Amino acid sequence: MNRKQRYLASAMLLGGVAAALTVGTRSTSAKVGDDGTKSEVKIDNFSFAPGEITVTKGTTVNWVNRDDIPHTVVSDDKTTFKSKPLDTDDKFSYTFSKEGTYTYFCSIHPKMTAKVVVK
Ligand SMILES: [Cu+2]
Repeated sequence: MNRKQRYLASAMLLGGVAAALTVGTRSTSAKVGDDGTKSEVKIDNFSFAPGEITVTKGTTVNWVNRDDIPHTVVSDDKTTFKSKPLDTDDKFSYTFSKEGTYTYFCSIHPKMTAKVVVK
């Protein structure tokens, strides 16, 4: 390759990296769903973070397990929502269509509790 070809090749490579970064940013910052809102709760170090969130009716809450051991997301009544055991980086989501306070816990580690307030 001559100098000009090498320059073009590296410019194309950089363009590809920039495009990949743009796509990545777009997908991770997608907070707004069809109904207007999405919210994320992380599970890490044996706790839900944030431990309490307030969302509007119709919001889909996504839980993602960032811990290296399995956890579950189970509503206190054990029927409103109940995830399977989530491995590392597994996700669970639930759309809250009614107002109220939803306390939940991890059925594997029942001391892990948190809540979602829907207004
Ligand atoms: Cu757990």
